[in-house]
Amino acid sequence: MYFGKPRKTAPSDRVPPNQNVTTAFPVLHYGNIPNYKNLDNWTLRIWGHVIQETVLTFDELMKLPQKNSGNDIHCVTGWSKLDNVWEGIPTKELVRMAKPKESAKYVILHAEEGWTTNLPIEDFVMDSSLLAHTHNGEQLTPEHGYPLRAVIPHLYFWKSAKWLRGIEFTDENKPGFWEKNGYHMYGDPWKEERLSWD
Ligand SMILES: Nc1nc2c(c(=O)[nH]1)N[C@H]1C(S)=C(S)[C@@H](COP(=O)(O)O)O[C@H]1N2
Ligand SMILES: [Mo]
Repeated sequence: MYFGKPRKTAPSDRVPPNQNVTTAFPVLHYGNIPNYKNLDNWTLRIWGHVIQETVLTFDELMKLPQKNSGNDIHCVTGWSKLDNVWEGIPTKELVRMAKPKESAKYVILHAEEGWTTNLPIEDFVMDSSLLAHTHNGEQLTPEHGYPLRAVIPHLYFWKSAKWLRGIEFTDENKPGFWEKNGYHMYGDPWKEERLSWD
């Protein structure tokens, strides 16, 4: 992984098929950007097929182990942004706390306004996956997911829920918001799994 200055030309082993590298940080989402006055009523809820359901405040999350993760992001609409450095909580920490049952096979990420996305539990707990509060040294801006977003960099970026409020462990693979609207259930950018009929 490359952690230095962004490259001028992108080596093809970093850029999946039919993606274009941008140094901008486009903003993409459905619905409204939440406007938090403070985080007093903000919680992250973890539930479903777990032994220990949990509700965490933002302060409690910040006291958990933190990590940096450098990675590239690939949006299904065709842009890739290389060399992002995210800081946040390893998803493994949340899984360690929640203790998923044997029956837990998938995770549904729940964001504000009922927005959801689904992924297998193995992808959620990968070393590169995290719940980020900081991007390139700056606190997330409201449009990029403040105060907390998922970052699942090995899948198309729509799986990286902004304004994350809940993590549900399920036994079945239930389609999330874009998945119900035709996006792929898995979304591997290297295989161009853009739409469900691909
Ligand atoms: N809550 C929420 N998270 C979301 C989305 C959304 O509509 N709502 N859109 C996804 C999509 S399609 C993309 S490409 C990325 C964009 O993240 P960015 O705006 O930080 O670039 O957020 C993802 N996370
Ligand atoms: Mo997207």
